[in-house]
Amino acid sequence: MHNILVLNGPNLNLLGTRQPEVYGATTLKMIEDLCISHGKTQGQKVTHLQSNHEGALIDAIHAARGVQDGIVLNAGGYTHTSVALMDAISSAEVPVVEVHLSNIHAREVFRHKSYIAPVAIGQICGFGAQSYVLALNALAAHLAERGTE
Ligand code: CA2
Repeated sequence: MHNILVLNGPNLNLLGTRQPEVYGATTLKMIEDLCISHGKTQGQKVTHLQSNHEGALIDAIHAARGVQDGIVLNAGGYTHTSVALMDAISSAEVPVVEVHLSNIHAREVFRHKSYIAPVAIGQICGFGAQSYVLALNALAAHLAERGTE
């Protein structure tokens, strides 16, 4: 059994309640439930946390060291700005899969830059809530390959 943290950043608590034309009708609770149920099929115990605060996200990454086997991270808008989150991931020694609901590369140019991507094992974007499912699968494959089953 692997412990996986699904970590969501700023404004993602609004999912399904505002701007459905951009981010769809799926709520964060639905995504969290999907991750818990899909994680079970992959032998993963999924816990989740959402914060609108950069420091709280950094604290969660620090706390994951030695506790979590992997992190699925949607850093929201901090993806494109946060050297501090990048540094936290670098020091955490926990594999991180970066996820986005939308295809950030098909959107405004400022969203093409990710400070998370260079320190993540990979990036999945553009598949809505399924991005999270794909990220859990990617972590399962990564951890199996690394022999930590
Ligand atoms: O596509 C993604 O998952 C993003 O991480 C979402 C972020 C955005 O800044 C990134 O560029 C891509 C924004 C999350 C805001 O979520 C809202 C949901 C409903 C209403 C308003 C904002």
